[in-house]
Amino acid sequence: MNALLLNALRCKNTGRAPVWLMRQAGRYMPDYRALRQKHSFLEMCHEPELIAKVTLLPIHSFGMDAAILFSDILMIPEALQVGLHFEDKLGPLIDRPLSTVADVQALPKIDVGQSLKFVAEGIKCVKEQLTVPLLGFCGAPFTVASYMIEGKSSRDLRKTKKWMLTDPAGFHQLLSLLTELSIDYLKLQIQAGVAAVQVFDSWANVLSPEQFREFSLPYLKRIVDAIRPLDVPVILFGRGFSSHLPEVVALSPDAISIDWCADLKRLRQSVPTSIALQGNLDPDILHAPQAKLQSEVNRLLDAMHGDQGYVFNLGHGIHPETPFENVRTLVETVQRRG
Ligand code: 1CP
Repeated sequence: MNALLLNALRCKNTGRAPVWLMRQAGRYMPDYRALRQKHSFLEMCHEPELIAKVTLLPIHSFGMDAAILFSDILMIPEALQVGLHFEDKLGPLIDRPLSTVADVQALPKIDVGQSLKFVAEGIKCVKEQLTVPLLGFCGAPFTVASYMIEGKSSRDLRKTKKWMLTDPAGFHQLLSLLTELSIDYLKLQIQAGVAAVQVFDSWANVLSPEQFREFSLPYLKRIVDAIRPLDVPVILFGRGFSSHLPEVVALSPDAISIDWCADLKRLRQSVPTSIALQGNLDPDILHAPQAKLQSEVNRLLDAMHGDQGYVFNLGHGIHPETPFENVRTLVETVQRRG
């Protein structure tokens, strides 16, 4: 078993930096697009054998040092029966978005172990075929809540913020519910065999520092505290986390994953060496000519050289239009370093 990722997450990696990429299994891969001709995205998320197959695609093509479970942060809203579906150009759509606390109270009471059993089966299926660690994940309560309220992708999350500002107590009820379900969901994944988990707060960047402290941080804390006794590393990813760094550090996650807008080396000075750092190449650099891509990857590796708690990754997910071969160049450039 490749131990680089787990060593780095424990801040005890004396070898080269491990590399995996957010959205490493996705539409930039011809094999993924071929499977999508035959199956809808949700079918692929529901069928354990397809979960395993898609999770393995990037590992077989590029040999990253970790696999991430093929699934979506919106599996919890789907289990809550809000009418989730995906449209090719539009992304996730929700037929019955939430707009009041009464909508929150009317959600069905679900047992995650039953509703999301197919995820555990997918994990067991892929684990048998892996020689690198498998990462599980969930969305952060704030980010998941935002999709349930907006009903579709949104850049400004205006409806979400309006609700947050006009009925904070109702909004907290939704966040609390999503937190409990997320903890159960991560526990289910851990029981099925994932080696580490990542929590995606992809939309934390729309929150002011005060709003982040009120509407995201306490729920991230509940998740980190609930998983800590299980001794499985927790990575917290958030766009905008560099603005909230002292607060995120105070949660003592095993690792913090940073978007591409921060200088990772400089930021390391504010993160104790007992917490690993992950990131943070701009995903657009995968569109650069190969020589530029290699020099940018090497620049980041040089900056983080000797850091025993460093995991190479992008600052956000791979775009669907990314040239396939450039992902190979990226992974090879990291792995060629001694
Ligand atoms: O085939 C398709 O059309 C579906 C595209 C797709 C894929 C490949 C979606 C829809 N989700 C995924 C997989 C996915 N999503 C993974 C799998 C593992 C991997 O990384 O390889 C993971 C970890 C996610 C997590 C996810 N889903 C996040 C957090 C990370 C991030 O990108 O910020 C978010 C916000 C989602 C919601 C979602 N699901 C799908 C899309 C296109 C989106 C984003 C929509 C938006 O931009 O608002």
